[in-house]
Order: sequence, then C-alpha cells, then structure tokens
Amino acid sequence: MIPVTPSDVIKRELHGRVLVVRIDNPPVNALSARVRNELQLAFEAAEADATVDAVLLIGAGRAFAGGADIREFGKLPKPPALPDVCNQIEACGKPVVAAIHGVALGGGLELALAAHYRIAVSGAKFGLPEVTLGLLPGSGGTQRAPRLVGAKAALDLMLSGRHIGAKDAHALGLIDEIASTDDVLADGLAYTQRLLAAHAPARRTRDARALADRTSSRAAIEAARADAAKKTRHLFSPMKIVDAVQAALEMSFDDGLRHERQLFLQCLDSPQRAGLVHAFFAEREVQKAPETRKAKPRAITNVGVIGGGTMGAGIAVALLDAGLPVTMIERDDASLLRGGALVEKVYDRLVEKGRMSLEEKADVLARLSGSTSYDALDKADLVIEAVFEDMAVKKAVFAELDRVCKRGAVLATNTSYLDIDAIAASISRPADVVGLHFFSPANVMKLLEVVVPSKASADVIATAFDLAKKLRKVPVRAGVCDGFIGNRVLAIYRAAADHMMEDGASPYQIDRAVRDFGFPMGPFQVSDLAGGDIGWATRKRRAATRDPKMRYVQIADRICERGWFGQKTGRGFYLYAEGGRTGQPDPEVEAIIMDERQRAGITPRTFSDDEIMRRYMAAMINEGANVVHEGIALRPLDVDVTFVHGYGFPRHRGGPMKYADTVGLANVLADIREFAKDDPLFWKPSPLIVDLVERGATLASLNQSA
Ligand code: 3H9
Repeated sequence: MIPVTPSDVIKRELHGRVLVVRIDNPPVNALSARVRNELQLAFEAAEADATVDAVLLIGAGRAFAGGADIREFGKLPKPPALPDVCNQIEACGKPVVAAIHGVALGGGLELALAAHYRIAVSGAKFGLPEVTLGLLPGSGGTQRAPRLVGAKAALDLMLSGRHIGAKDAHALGLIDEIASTDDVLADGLAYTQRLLAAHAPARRTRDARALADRTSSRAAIEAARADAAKKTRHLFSPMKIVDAVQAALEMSFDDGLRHERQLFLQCLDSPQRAGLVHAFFAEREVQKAPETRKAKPRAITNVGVIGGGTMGAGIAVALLDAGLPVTMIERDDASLLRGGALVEKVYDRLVEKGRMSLEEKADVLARLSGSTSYDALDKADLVIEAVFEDMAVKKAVFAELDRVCKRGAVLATNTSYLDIDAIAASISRPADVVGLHFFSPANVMKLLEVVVPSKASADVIATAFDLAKKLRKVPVRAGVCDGFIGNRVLAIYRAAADHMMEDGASPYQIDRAVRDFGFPMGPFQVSDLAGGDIGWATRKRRAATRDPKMRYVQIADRICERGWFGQKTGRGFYLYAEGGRTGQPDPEVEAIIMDERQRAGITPRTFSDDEIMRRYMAAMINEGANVVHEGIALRPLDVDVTFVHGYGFPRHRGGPMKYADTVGLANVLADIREFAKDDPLFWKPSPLIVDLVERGATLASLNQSA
C-alpha cells in the first residue's frame, strides 16, 4: 500500500488495484514545481508497484487543474519541467485515466492529454488559454491536441483561448466519455474498471491520427496563419502557435516537442508575456479594495436608474443582464418611452443575430419597469443616476432620492468628472453616496470606476464591488478629483496630442502611430466616435478656471464651431460617407489646422512616429503617476487596469504604468525633462517618478501597498 502524507500536494490512495493520484493545490490546482515533483514521484511509484494495475488522475476541490503556475513565469525555472512530467505520464506502462471536473486549462488540459483515456463530468470546462498570457501550450499541447482533434479544431482552441464544455470536448474527441453523475471519483473509477476489464492498452495521444489527412491539415494551418496575421498583428504568440502546429504536421513527435519547447521559451521571454501576465494578476488585485476586506456588501435585489439616455439605457441593460429588476425614471412619458426603446433595441439586435429567443427577450424586458415619479423608487436598494452632467441637475436628483429612498439604499452617480463629495454633502445621508462611473456602451465596456467620496461608508463601497462582480465588470477604486483616474489622465495625453498637431503632426499621423502601438483607435478617431461636442462642452466649462499661461490648442474648437461633431454629423477630424464609421482624411480640416498654426505663430515641423509615441506615452505615464501619488488610484496597477479596460490600452503591454517600467522609468523621466525645455508648465515631472528614479525603484514596487 502506498502511504498518504496529508501535507502533500499530490495525494495517493489505492482503490482496489487502481491508484488514485489527486492533485490538491488550492485554489485551482496550478501545476507548481512541488506538484510536478510529487506527480513524478507518484507515477514512478505506480509503475514500480505490482499491486497497481491502472492510475486514475483527478483534481481535489473545485478543479482538475487551472494550468501551469502563472506565478512561476519570469522566475528561475525549477525542475521537473511540465513537458517532462507529461511525457512520463504518457510513457507509463499501465493505463492512465484522467477524470475531469471544474476546469482543465492550459497545462491542466495538457496533463489530461498525456493520460491514455479521459472522462469528464458534464459541467467541466476545457481550454488552452495560453495565448491570453502571451504563451503557447508548452507541455506537448501543440503536438498532442492536433494529433487528437485535428489541426483546425486544435488551432481554434489555441488561438482563441476560449473555454469549451464537456459536450463540445466530447464531440471533438478531446475526451472519451461524459460521466453520468457529478461524482468524478466514482465515475472515474468505474470507467477505469471497465477499461481494465476490457484489457484496454496504454493508448498514447502521440500516436493519434487526426493529422493523417495532410492536405486539409495544411489548409487549416495556412488559413490560421493568414487569420493571425490579420487579426492579431501586434501579438507575438499566435504565429508561434501556428508554427508549432506546422511542426506537429511535419516533424516526428519528439522533434515537434523540442520545437514547441523552443517556441515556448521565446514566448516566455517576450515582454508581451510579462505584460499579459501583469494584466491577469492586476485584474484580480483590483477586486480586493480595502473596503471589501473591512465590510460586508449590502443586499441588492432591486435597482433604480435615473435617466433613459444612452448611458442610462446602457446601465439598465447591464443590470438586466445580471438578472436584476430595474426601474427607470424619466422626466416625462416621451423620454421614458425613448429610454425603454433604447433598451429594447439592444435585445432586438441579439434576437436578429440569433443569440436570444423572443421568449428570452420578453423575460428580460419583464424585469424592466418605468415611471415619471421618483416615488417608484421607494423599494430600491440601489439607485444609479445617469442624467445630464450638470451639478445643479445632479443635486436636484439627489434631493429627490434623499426624499423617497428607503434608509440603507445606496445612492450612486454616474458622473464622469463632477465633485461627488459636493453631491454627497448636499443630502442628509452622505455615507450612502458613491460614484459608479460606467463607460459607454455601458452594457459592453468592462471597466467600472468605483469613485469613493470622503464620507462614504465602507459597506457602500463593498456593495459597489459586489455589484461589479454581478455585472461581470472590472471595478477599479478611484478617489474624487476632476476626471477620476481615467478621464483625468486622458485629458493630459489628449492635450499632448493636440500640442503635436499644432506643432506639425497631422491628426491622421498621430492616430496611425497610436494604432500601430496597439490601441484600436487614435485620439482623434475616439473624439469623432464619442462626439466632438462632448469634449467641447467640457472645455467651455473649464475655460474660466484654466490657467491662462497654459498652452491651449483651439483646433478642435474651430472644428466644433462648424457643427462637425464626428461620426454622428458625418464629419469631425475625419470625413464620413453617409452612415459610415470609417473616416477619410479631410483636406478642409488640414486647412483649419494650418490656419491655427499660423494664428499661433507656429512654424510646423515634422514628427517621427516614434517621437509621437514617446510624447503621448510620457504624458499618460506622468499623469498616471500623479494620480497614484495623490492617492486617487490605490496603486499603479489600478491605473493599468483602468486603461486596459476603459481606454483600449493594448493589453499585451500591461497598461501604461507597466509599460513605463518596461521602457525604464529613468528614460521616461529623461523624455519629460527634454520636452519640458519647450513647455515647462505642461511637462512637470511627477514627484512620484522623480522619487522612484532617484531610488532606482520601479512603479511595480508600489503594487503591493494597498
Ligand atoms: C500554462 O499552462 C502554460 C503551459 O502550457 C506550459 C507550461 C510549461 N496559476 O480567476 P480566479 C489564482 S499557462 C497561478 O479569481 P475563478 C488567481 O490568481 C496557464 N494562480 O477564480 C486567484 O488568486 P487570488 C494556463 C492561478 O474561479 C485564484 O487562483 N491557464 C492560476 O474566477 C482564483 O482565480 C490559464 O490561463 C494559475 N494558473 O477562475 C488559466 N489560475 O485568489 C488562468 C488562477 O490570490 N486562470 N490562479 O487572487 C483562470 O482562467 C481562472 O483563474 C480560473 C478560475 C478559470 C482557473
């Protein structure tokens, strides 16, 4: 009998003549060095023990295995390597069965593929999501998966990183059986007994024949290569995945494995891997705001939304999608009707696309009610206000909420820049007020800035984070200031772009450079999409308080004065064909820019794309650092998550703060000081950057401090 040591991350127990090897490394059974080591020992023991006829590999707790231990990437590798463990399992002379529940992802699925047979409970999920971390399946996955399910299906799994259910996995041939119950151990043992009774051999995935049709395999590889070149042109690992699958087709299994290893190590060393892994952990860290540890969230079962405009309707959809009943308040019946129609339009589109049935749509809309009277909110646990951005209007709404809402209701504002402390101070219960800053379209965009006014009680903030989880949003805690984290930093790098435009770069060159960096759009395209009138209104509002010594570029104002507000008016910085969304450069805009340069007495100069990006990023990083320095963001990683999820910052670069560390904070500071020679008022180095550079420290060193 093989002894069990309770502290082991691999537990072994003999059931008759079947050795159950259980991975027990909470929370997700990541395949850490210790797990790999003990797995190796377990299989050595199984091989040597004459009382063992077969091995059943399962996971303890909530999963089979969530993959390689992501925390080990970037550190010195510790043996044994996961590919070696997988090879050892596949080479085992006795049948090895993997019984899967929860998730089998990445290295977890590769481990299962190295087993000889696979059974899974019906709720299990499978995937090879390494691409989302800048990697490729590096434990034989690129060699075994195509041999088992064919090049096309394997490439689809590896390039999309998506998870599939047990039914699909079974249809593909990734698993052999779906268990009849949820008891993974009992069903796994029964399946193993059946295999033993049938004298099933140790069947090895390396010998599987799904690549036998070379013509269709080659076609699938070429199609994937073309697709990757088009859709993921900024990314490093997708092409490496295609290369690895090509190796699976053209090389022996062992040579293919060696090739996979080389490609994997190239990905592991890439800055993209570092950026994507940073984003993975940062997204999880932001959820743990201090208030969520201190206080319990209030119960939210009934929600009110004030305003049925684009934002209010989008918020209502986000809430309905999370299964919550929503009461929409508007000032009159016509506006209420319009708000309801905006909500319905979202679901109509889903029905058109075949992603929702008419019955499902009716069920969702049955949870939406509307009223022109605030009194309809007397039962609401949470009210989110999304009315016109004007302090007087907001205060009037909050006075009504103060009057009608029950005690303990959370009162939230969706303002993007107004002083929430002032809103909170205007009512009798400031502790219940919080900012919930959604991004448009509110039912799509993942970011939710949770803005914390000074008097907010901890359980209100905990409630906001709990709501974000229900809405499947990524919450970032922000302090009160003009623009909070995101819009405050945006104002600065947009100003840097405006300065460059006035100094000689065309908006089209700037947008292209920003896209080439990895953003989906440049700042002038964003302005055209959002509507130039929005920024114009903000600029007018700030005009009175703007430092007259500060440089102010008037080009956007000249464009707005002509009624050119972007896509919705057919022209802005770009010209749009009737109803079109892709703009063309506009010679008249270029003429306006020339006139403005002349008016400002500027002789235009040329900019390289590299200089454009250095200035753009230096502005973003500097203000991001200020936001951390002032405690508006808890840590640099909160700024990163804000920009990745709310502003299209390329995820593979991790976020602006991570990017600053990647290029070197001292280099960024040197750039800022260089740019300051021409405009010292705008380019003031953030005290945080100066301090970190003096100490030789990184922004990342501040990520642990929340
Ligand atoms: C790989 O396998 C490479 C191989 O091909 C080659 C190797 C040679 N490692 O998300 P949650 C932590 S690459 C370490 O909140 P959920 C996570 O940080 C890997 N830690 O829960 C969190 O910690 P904390 C391929 C991990 O239920 C806690 O677990 N695999 C790992 O919403 C709970 O996570 C993947 O890409 C890990 N692999 O979702 C899968 N996974 O509590 C990545 C999770 O301290 N993981 N943690 O914040 C996931 O997709 C989700 O975490 C999962 C659970 C679906 C598993």
